[in-house]
Amino acid sequence: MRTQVGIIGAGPAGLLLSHLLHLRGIDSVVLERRGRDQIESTIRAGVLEQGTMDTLAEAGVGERMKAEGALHHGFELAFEGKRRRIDLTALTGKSITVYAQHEVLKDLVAARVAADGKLFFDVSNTSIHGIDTASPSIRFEHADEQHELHCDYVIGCDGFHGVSRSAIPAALRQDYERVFPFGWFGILVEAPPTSDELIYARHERGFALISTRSQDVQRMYFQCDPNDAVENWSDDRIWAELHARVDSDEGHQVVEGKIFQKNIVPMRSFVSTTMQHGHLFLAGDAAHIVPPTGAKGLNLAVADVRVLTAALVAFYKESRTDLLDAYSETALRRIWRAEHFSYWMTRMMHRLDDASPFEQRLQVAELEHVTTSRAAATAMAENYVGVVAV
Ligand code: RFL
Ligand code: PHB
Repeated sequence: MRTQVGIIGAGPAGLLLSHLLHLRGIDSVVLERRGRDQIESTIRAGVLEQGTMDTLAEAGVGERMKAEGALHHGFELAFEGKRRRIDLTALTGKSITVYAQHEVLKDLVAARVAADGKLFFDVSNTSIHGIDTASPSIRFEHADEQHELHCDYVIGCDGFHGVSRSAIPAALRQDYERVFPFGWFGILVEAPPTSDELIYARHERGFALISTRSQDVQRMYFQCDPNDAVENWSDDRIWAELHARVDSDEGHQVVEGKIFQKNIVPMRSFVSTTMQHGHLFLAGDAAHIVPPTGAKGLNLAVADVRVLTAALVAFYKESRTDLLDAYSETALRRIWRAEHFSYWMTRMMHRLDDASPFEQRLQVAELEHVTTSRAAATAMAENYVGVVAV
């Protein structure tokens, strides 16, 4: 088998890259470890930055996102029993869309299938060969047969637990990591929205987030022990915790409903540099992870793919390699900005067990600042909707 660009992983990064390349007349094959049903039903991100919305729309996969996603012009910060709004649109001129990641994936898979794209699900034993040469390859198993895919470039879009990152020699790689001693307990609930906008809450008992999926389904999270088990959390205990952390002195209350899914997500910050070696390039979670507090992970994956698409187009259409050579450096500017923002949001909003009472008051002082100073609110809003200049 031969193609121009061999892509490992059918997450948002891999599928979008394949589709954008197709639109520019460049051939690719996507290899995915899981089944189509599985990737189309795994619950993950929800917030799309303006730049992500624009990229999906330009790629021709924005119809359902526009029709079914909810456009949000701000969000609320809850702390000290009160709620304060960050008006994203007034501060930045931009907005965000709440539209579930697995819906984005359904749209991308449908677009690839409609374009006769080569997409293999349920592959196993993926391995990468010859990235120091001009014709690397990917070996994999599919339907009990061994295959080798020869290509010009291998793109690792296989997420944090994928195989691609370790194909870059360890001596050339530097990993930066911070694992947080807490996780998020996530629930899906059949209920009407608690609020028109997302609520990020800081409370002595820990962080909580009220998000949404539709008029009938809500997504909520609260900070928990990452090693806790969902079985330890009865519905009653979950609601008691959410009320304690999110309800305001002004009378706002979390709206309860039927909980139909529970999961626990660990939290880490991670960056692996370099993101390229020879004919191998990494994009998305394969190279970096942010804690979800800033809602940046999916958006960063899309931003990497934008940079990489431009670089591959320059190579195939103009025989230029300068953009490919600069890929890692270009992508890392936005990545480090998002890492800082996500880390800052996480530290400001979560209960930190090593924090002294003094440091806890600093968290509140910072929240007072971002909700009363227009300059501080603008800095937060710019990062949340996605910084353009990096
Ligand atoms: P993915 O989505 O992990 O996709 C990688 C794919 O590669 C496959 N794979 C392999 N395939 C073949 N061979 C192998 N050896 C393979 N190894 C792995 C996997 O099966 C998988 O299908 O990475 P990608 O494309 O880089 O996308 C990244 C995003 O998924 C991720 O950053 C976001 O979900 C993070 N995130 C959020 N991001 C946002 O921008 N906004 C949010 O609101 C937001 N909320 C979240 C989140 C992540 C969360 N979790 C579950 C960590 C909320 C949560 C709870
Ligand atoms: C979500 O809706 O899943 C979501 C929203 C905002 C975040 C993280 C996750 O910061």
